[in-house]
Amino acid sequence: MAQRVHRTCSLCEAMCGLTFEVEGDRVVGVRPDEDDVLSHGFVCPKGMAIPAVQDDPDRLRTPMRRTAAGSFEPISWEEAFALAAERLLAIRKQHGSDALGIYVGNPIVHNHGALTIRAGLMNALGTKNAFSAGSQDTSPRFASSYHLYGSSFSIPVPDVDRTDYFLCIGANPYVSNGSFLTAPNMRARMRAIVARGGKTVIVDPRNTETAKDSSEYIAIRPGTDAAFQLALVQVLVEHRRIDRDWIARETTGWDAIERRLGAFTPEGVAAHTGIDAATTRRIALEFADAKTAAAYSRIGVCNSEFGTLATWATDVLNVAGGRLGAVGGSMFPTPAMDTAPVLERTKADGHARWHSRVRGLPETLGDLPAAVLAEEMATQGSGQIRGFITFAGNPALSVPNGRRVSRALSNLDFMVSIDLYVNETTRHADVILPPAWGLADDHTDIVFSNVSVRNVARWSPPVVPQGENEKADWEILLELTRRLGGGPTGNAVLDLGFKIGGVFGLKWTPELMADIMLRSGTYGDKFLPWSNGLSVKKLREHPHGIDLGPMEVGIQHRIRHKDRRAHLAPVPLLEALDDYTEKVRDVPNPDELLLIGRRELRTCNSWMHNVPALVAGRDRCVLYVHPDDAARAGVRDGEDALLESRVHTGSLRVQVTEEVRPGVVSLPHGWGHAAAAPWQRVAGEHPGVSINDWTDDERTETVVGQSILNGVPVRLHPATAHETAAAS
Ligand SMILES: Nc1nc2c(c(=O)[nH]1)N[C@H]1C(S)=C(S)[C@@H](COP(=O)(O)OP(=O)(O)OC[C@H]3O[C@@H](n4cnc5c(=O)[nH]c(N)nc54)[C@H](O)[C@@H]3O)O[C@H]1N2
Ligand SMILES: Nc1nc2c(c(=O)[nH]1)N[C@H]1C(S)=C(S)[C@@H](COP(=O)(O)OP(=O)(O)OC[C@H]3O[C@@H](n4cnc5c(=O)[nH]c(N)nc54)[C@H](O)[C@@H]3O)O[C@H]1N2
Ligand code: SF4
Ligand SMILES: [Mo]
Repeated sequence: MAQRVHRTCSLCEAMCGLTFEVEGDRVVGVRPDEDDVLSHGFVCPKGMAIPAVQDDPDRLRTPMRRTAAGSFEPISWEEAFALAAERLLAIRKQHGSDALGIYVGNPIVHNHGALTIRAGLMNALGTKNAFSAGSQDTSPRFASSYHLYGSSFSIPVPDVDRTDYFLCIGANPYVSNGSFLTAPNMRARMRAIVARGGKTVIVDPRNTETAKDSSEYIAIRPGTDAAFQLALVQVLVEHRRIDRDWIARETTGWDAIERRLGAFTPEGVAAHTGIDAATTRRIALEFADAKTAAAYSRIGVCNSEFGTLATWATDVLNVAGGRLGAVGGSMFPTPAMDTAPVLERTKADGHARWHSRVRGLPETLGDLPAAVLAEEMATQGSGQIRGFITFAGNPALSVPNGRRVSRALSNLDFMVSIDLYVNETTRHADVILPPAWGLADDHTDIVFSNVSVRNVARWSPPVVPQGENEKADWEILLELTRRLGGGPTGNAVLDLGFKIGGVFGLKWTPELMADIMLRSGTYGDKFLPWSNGLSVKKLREHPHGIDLGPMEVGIQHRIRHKDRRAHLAPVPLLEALDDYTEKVRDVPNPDELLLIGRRELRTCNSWMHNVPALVAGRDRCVLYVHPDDAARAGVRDGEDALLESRVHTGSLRVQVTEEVRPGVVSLPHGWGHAAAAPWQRVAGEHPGVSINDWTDDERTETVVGQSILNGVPVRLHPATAHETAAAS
């Protein structure tokens, strides 16, 4: 008889509830959990593919050591830990702490075990050379929030379930299932806005799946979202639609912004944004007139040339329109496990407290921009990275100029990877430590309850038992931390407490840490035995989760500045704004071609392509080209062409389509698996090419050093040009 286990999916931010059917230690089925308090039976193809990853014969089950011939051989956990610790410690002893580096990838934000031990590991490493997916993803959002509200985790979320006007900029939630917007089934939620008489507006250089199903689509020129949004604000000022009382009461710095808006008239920025002034004016007034309205921007905006400025501008627009903290506007959740105070206590939060050695780019939330990763490995001198840890990440595919990253990784003195697979990155590792993957462990989502449209709390039990030779990610990190001389919390007193407590059976576990966060939080039982508040024990009794209601009105519950106000005009953003004021006047080159990214339903960044069901069918790693640009370049639908950027020239398959605006080409990220083919057989048969072979690590956004992954200048040639060039 199969047993049923209810569990939150940890693959993306939607946090859907799944029901697994298990026989013994095998998953025999999975389906949507109709009773889940947040997703109510919604699920996507990736969630359904979890059993295939669990059973994937190519997934690593035992530690591996790279051989002289470049292949891998199995070794024991003890040998693997001993080797990793010995080599990392030797590098540190000889070259100092900064000679060690670490890159932490996306899956870890869904992994409470790894998140709770992160402070301990970082303390044990003691390096400033920490990197993550953040600089290809959320750093502009973090830094904006840090400056505006006093915490990187004070993130406004569009109240899509109650709004009448949803202005969605640079996001494709039908496909991505939402980002910093945990709201499973965005299709249903957005259709409901229209059904109740409201409007959905998508601003994107590509007429996306979301755009095609929305009330209005606006085709913006890549990288110009700051100008578009500031022009909307300018129109609100011009029409006296600003709620000045609220602004005076809740914020500081408005005047500094208003003074600078003159450069951002709809007419003045029209050539830059590619959006005619009448449209900009109309959208601004619709936004102001709607009963409720929310502006939201995401990765298309973050990963562009002025990404932080544009992300900040979204919040300024919400403030200007009286929509921040208002029902149906852009609101702040009240999470059951609040990350903001933890980040404060562990001093993890901040921006620009230190800078990268070679190029001087700033850290954000403790991480340096990954655009400097390769140069920090390749540039000689004190502080050069020589020993490296990758943890659930694939920078060879996910970071700009991936080929350069790959070369730098191959030249390290020592590299250890904690990963499920040998892939384009981990193939360079000397040792790979594979975790038991999540299904063998408890799960709770610490990060994404901070950005959920409804406040919810859930705790999921393991689906399968952990095998004898298996270790969870956090167990691997705990052991590595210990061997590097550190303790689990990174705080000397607390670590000593756990050491002494260990004698009496008190053990540091992620569950204990999560329980403390939960019980001391807003809805917690405050450790009072008679309280009805939340604890892990209580959540275990509610396998479909507990709904804690909609987002709370106002902003005070999320402001962490001492003066309890939103600081609208932080210095780094005003400086960026002043620089930008010059650039919005530039007239774009009519022949320009700008490369942007794309996500598709059956992709999960750079992994899960080893699941046959997710790669079946037509080749999806194709370059979308507008018919006018195809004609101009002399390339044809279905044929190969040559794409050229500053850092790379390579061939790829073209699909001619009016879905992209003229002057824009689009390629999905996360492909380019040829190098991993020996170890991932399915992915190797559907390799595609990596967009980040073409993206440029030397050009970064100015406030946080974000990678510019959208709006990369490229040129397109017929494939024959390559052959001609090769022959000459
Ligand atoms: N051009 C371009 N580049 C982009 C983006 C883009 O839009 N355009 N998007 C960026 C974004 S938003 C992100 S988040 C990054 C993602 O990029 P990364 O964070 O670098 O990596 P992923 O592609 O998510 O790969 C995750 C890795 O973790 C492994 N893994 C999966 N689950 C687990 C686990 O539970 N434990 C361990 N130890 N390992 C696991 C997988 O095998 C895989 O190797 O890509 C970024 N790169
Ligand atoms: N199926 C699937 N779902 C995913 C992922 C995945 O790989 N596959 N990855 C997950 C991750 S890690 C993340 S961070 C989220 C991201 O979630 P989203 O932010 O929704 O990401 P995308 O789907 O890439 O949508 C970004 C949109 O921005 C557009 N764009 C590009 N440049 C610009 C620009 O300059 N201005 C504007 N206005 N738009 C622009 C692109 O055309 C694209 O439609 O998705 C998550 N969900
Ligand atoms: S939408 Fe995201 S959370 Fe939901 S099933 Fe798919 S991958 Fe999992
Ligand atoms: Mo991401």
